[in-house]
Amino acid sequence: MNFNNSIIDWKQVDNVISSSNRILLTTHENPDGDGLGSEVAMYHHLCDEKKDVKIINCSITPSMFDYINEGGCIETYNESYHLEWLKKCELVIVFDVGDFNRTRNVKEAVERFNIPVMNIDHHPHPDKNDFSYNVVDIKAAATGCMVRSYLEVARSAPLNKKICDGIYTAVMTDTGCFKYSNTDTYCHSIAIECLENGVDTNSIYQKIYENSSKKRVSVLAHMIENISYELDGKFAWSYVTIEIMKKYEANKEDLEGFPDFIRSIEGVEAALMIFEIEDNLCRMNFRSKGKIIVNKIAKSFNGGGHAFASGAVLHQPISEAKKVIIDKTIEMVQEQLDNI
Ligand SMILES: [Mn+2]
Repeated sequence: MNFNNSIIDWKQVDNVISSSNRILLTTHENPDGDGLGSEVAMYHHLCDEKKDVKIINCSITPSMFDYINEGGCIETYNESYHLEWLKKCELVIVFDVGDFNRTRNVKEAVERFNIPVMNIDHHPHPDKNDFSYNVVDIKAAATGCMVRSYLEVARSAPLNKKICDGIYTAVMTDTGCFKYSNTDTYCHSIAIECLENGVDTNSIYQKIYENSSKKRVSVLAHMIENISYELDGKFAWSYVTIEIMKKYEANKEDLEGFPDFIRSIEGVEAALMIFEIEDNLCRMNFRSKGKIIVNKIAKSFNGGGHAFASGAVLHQPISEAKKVIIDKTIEMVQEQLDNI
C-alpha cells in the first residue's frame, strides 16, 4: 500500500488496522502537538475497538502535554519493560515522522522483530520507502487532520472528548492556532466538532502558548538581541549557543517557537534559527511566510520538512557553521526572490 499524495482509500487503511490486534503507536523524537495529539486520538479510538494498543515514543513527553497524557498513556521506550510486549506486536503506526530514523530506539526494536510499519504523515516521503504501508498527504495541514479523516471512515461511534482533545491539539499546534497558510476549511470544521465535543480550547491554548518558563524568556531575550537582517530585511536569522543554554539552565522545550518568532517580524520572508547542539553539531530551522520554499534550503543540507517549515543539521562547530549556513541561505533566498 503506497498512498503517496494520491487519494487515500481510508477503507484499505482500516482493513490493515482492524485486522491487527496488538498495535504500537509512535512518533518522532522531541514530539510536538501534532505527533502526540494524533497518537492519543488513535489510541482512544483503538481502545474503544478493544485493541491491545500502546503509545511508546523514544522521547519523554513535554509536561505541557500532560492534559492528553491521561493515566500516563504516552510511554517512553524502555527496553527492559517494553521488549516482551513488542515481540508479539502485529502493527506499528508511526505519525508525523518525516524520517523514520527520528524514532531512534523504537525503530531499532521494531526492526528487530520485523513488525510491519504503517506511516501516516503529511511530510514528503520518497515513492520508494521502507514502510509496509505508506499513507502520506502533504496537503493535510496536520497529521491530526488525517487521523480525523481515518476516523470518519473507520469509526461508527461518535468521537468522544478524549479523541477530540488529541485531534484539536494536533491541528491547533500545526496551524499555529489556525493562522498559518496551511489552515483550510477542514481544520476549522475539525475545530467546530471539537468544541461541540467539549474540548476546552482556551485551556489548551493557555497550556501550550501561555506557559513560558522564565528561563525560556531569558534565552528568547538573548536570541532577539542577536537577530541579523540580510537581503534588505527579507531574511532574518539568529542563534542560541550551548553556553547561553547553560547560563539560563534552559532545555530544548524552552526553544519552541523561536523560528516562528523571527518569521513574525515585519518584512521578513524567510527566517532561520541556528541552535548549537554539541561542540560539532548545529541544528537549523527555517520558516517562510509563503513566498520562499525553505525545504529546498534544508534539503541542500540533507534535511527536509515542509515547504514553509523545515530543518537540517550540520556537523560543524557553530563558529564555522553559521557562515556556511548563512551564505548558502542568502544565496538560495536571493535566487527565489529574483524569480518572484
Ligand atoms: Mn505535523
